[in-house]
Amino acid sequence: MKKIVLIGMPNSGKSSLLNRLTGSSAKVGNWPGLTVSVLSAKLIVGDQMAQLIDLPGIYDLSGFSEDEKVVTTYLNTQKPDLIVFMMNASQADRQTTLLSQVSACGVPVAIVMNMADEAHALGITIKVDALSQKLGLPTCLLSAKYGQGTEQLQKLMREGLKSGPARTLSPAEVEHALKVSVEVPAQASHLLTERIDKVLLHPWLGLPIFLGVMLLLFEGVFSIGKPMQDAMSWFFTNVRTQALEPLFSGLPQLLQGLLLDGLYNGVSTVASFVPLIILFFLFLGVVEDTGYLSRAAYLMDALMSKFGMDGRSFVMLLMGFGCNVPALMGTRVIRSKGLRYLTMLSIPFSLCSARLQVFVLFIAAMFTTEQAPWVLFSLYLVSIAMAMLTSLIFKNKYVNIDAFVLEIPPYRWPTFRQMVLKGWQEVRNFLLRTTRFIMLGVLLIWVLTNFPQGAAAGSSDTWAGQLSHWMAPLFNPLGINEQLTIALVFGFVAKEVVIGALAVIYGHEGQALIDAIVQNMDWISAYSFMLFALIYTPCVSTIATIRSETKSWAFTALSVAWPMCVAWLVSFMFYQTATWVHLHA
Ligand SMILES: Nc1nc2c(ncn2[C@@H]2O[C@H](COP(=O)(O)OP(=O)(O)OP(=O)(O)O)[C@@H](O)[C@H]2O)c(=O)[nH]1
Ligand SMILES: [Mg+2]
Repeated sequence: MKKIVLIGMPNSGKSSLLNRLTGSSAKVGNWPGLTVSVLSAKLIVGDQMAQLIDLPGIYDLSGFSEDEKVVTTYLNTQKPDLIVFMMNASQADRQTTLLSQVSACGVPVAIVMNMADEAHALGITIKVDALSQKLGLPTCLLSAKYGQGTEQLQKLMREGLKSGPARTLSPAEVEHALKVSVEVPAQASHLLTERIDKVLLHPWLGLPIFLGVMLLLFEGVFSIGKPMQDAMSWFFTNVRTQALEPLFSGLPQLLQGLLLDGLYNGVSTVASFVPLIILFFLFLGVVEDTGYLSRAAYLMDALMSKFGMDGRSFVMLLMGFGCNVPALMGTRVIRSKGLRYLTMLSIPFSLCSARLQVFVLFIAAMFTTEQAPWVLFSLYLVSIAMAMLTSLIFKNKYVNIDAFVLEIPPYRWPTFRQMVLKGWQEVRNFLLRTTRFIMLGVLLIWVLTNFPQGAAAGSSDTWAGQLSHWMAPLFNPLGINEQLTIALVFGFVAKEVVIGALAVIYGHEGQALIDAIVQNMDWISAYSFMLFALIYTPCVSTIATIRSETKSWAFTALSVAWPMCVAWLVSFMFYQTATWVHLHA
């Protein structure tokens, strides 16, 4: 099969093109450095099947960061049949060196001037034929985001696959070709972007606005998502009582328990949070797609550097709010090994969406609707504070030697298509995690809370009861009761298992589960538990990613042990202080 590879600067639209042509769901966002590994999909070009390969964006073929190595290694070992060079048409002059290097690879090259829509809006005119002739390479205009120009691109790829290796072009030649074929008006700037940035990047208003936007986002997720989640759990409860209970009534008691109280309660409780998570990703996706996340990196840079990290690390922490795993992989764009390790050590503190589910359940049980968003916001602040603290403590061990350069892209509208894609990815992700971890986790807990035979379910005679009894000296000082201890122990599989586990342990789901939680603890214990659940050991997937990214067991061990100790200390300090204040106030 012919191999067509996409090469170009970061944020030039390569992944958008892959998605557009092949229906894949590569991550797209208005943030340079999003793709950090090789992605590919099949595609028909003319009358043959080809493979289209999306690589990380690069500025230079001689770079040495992890994501740049991915590109050079690929080119050196795979020998593609065609390089599609993706240019950002609105800043063509910045890509001369890279194009010159790419032309020297000994492979046919075709040029795509992407973002034609933006270039047009800026008043830039591109004489495609002249450019193609001067460079001696097939060239076309494209808008990968909106889809204009895909037919010409098909033709271009057909021609490209037939043509011989590109002639080596010197940077001067490329520059000359661009000069005669691209006309840029004297005033080609993103006016709207500049205007918005006057406010959003304001020296002292910028940060408060950013925090305000994030708070609004959480408010939005909570106030729209909570009713959706309630509706879901109402639905699951009814399916159980109306359909499943009558259906399974003939089965032996133990099997009924396993299917309904174990599997169904556990998985449906986790599943009822899926709409909320989708919503969260959609909102965060909008923030990312518009380009505001890159601004956040810029705004936070000065503050972060006091803690040993920089603006990029901050964006990775924010991405970790979705899921820690892609955020850890995203650190590949960081060149300095010290900074990369420091960032990887901090990312597991990011309050990921799995933990969000646990907190939503507890907050809904323990706090009023007015208090809820603030409680949640406070947990996000603790999350960032823990990451910063970690960085501060370890910054002399993992030193950053890299200067921070980040391009700030213009603001861009998110499209409906991209949003739907993001939502769908989350559902798929959930289904994957359910079949891999969540079912396993809740089944295990069901067994532990129902055996050995003869022990009353959930009682202290069960294996789970014995285990938590044994761990009680460690968790009593944190105000965390025995049921919660069990939930925490299994939460390391995947954090969602914590709520699945509670459903199994208390033998309830939906509103009944919330009532059970209220009966069993006060708000101080609940918050102490949330603090612990936020900070302690990262989940199995995160640990595996840290190990595979660093290839170091010592570092992996550190990234498990360190949060564990901090979690205990923070919960301990909170619980003891709050209890003392409560008694004496
Ligand atoms: N206006 C406009 N925006 C585009 C076009 N193509 C992509 N974008 C936007 O540009 C941003 C970057 O797109 P990606 O596809 O993630 O870029 P990439 O080249 O894969 O970036 P890296 O993975 O960082 O190298 C996203 O916000 C896209 O929506 C286009 O033709 N026109
Ligand atoms: Mg990409």
